[in-house]
Parts: sequence; structure tokens; C-alpha cells
Amino acid sequence: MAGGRGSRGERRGWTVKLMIVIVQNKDAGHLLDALLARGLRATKLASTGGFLREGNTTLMIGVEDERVGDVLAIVRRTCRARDQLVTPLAPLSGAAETYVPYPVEVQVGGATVFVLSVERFEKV
Ligand code: 2BA
Repeated sequence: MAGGRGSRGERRGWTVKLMIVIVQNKDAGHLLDALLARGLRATKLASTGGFLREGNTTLMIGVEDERVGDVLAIVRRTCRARDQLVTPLAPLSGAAETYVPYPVEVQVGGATVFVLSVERFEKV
């Protein structure tokens, strides 16, 4: 994001957004490369999906409002959906003894994206 030190969330008529983008680890490198090549900034966090309990990657990307579309286009280009077989965990109570684990196929990705309005942005 171009905004320097002391930037406010709203300045010169544009607003700042924080994009939280959850992707598969396999796609994270390409996504980061593409973002940096377009002059965008990102912070990469190691995260774990609540359903699969497997590692995934969360990127925090601060951008001017008008660049949200650019980021989404890059995410669409670099992240793809994959089918994955999972065996649901046995229930903790109830019918646990009679539980037969059947693998089910789920489609993971391309990406889960949240776009948040930023009230204030500062670099100190
Ligand atoms: P996980 O929670 O590990 O979910 C992996 C995939 O499992 C999901 O892919 C979805 O296809 C399936 N899944 C998740 N919960 C399910 C359920 N209750 N029943 C059946 N299938 C289920 P995606 O939707 O592409 O999500 C990929 C990852 O993005 C998630 O990993 C999670 O880390 C994150 N995510 C997705 N939606 C989210 C949300 N509303 N809030 C926060 N994180 C989210």
C-alpha cells in the first residue's frame, strides 16, 4: 500500500481495506510472488483449518479500496480448488462405539476471502 507513515484509514477520497485471504499452502508462494510483483504488500501467517485440521496459509493484505479488484483477480489466477478425501472424526459422545468412519470428498479452495474496512492505518 502506498500510504506512508501516519496514513489514515481514509485519505484523499479512498479508503483502506484489509483483505484476509485463506489459501492452500501449495498456492501461497505463487500468490505472494504475484502480489509483490504488482507492488502489493502482504503478511503471511501459518494457520490451520478448523474442519480438516490441516495447515493452510492466511495472508493479510492492506490495500487501497480501488485495488481490491486487482487482488481478487490475482487470487483467482494463482489459487485453485482441489478435491480432498477426509475421514470425519468420531463423535466425542453418543454413538461413538457404532461409528464407522467413511471418507468423504470435500473441495478445498481456491481461496476464502474477507474484505474489511479499516478505520485507521498507521505506520509508526
Ligand atoms: P477447513 O476448515 O479445514 O475446511 C476445508 C474444507 O472443508 C472447506 O474448504 C470445505 O470444502 C470443507 N468444509 C469445511 N467445513 C465443513 C463442514 N462443516 N462440513 C462439510 N465440509 C466442510 P473451503 O471452504 O475452501 O475452506 C478452506 C479453509 O478456509 C478452511 O479450512 C478454513 O481454514 C477457511 N475458511 C473457510 N470458510 C471460513 C469462514 N467462514 N471463516 C473462517 N475461515 C474459513
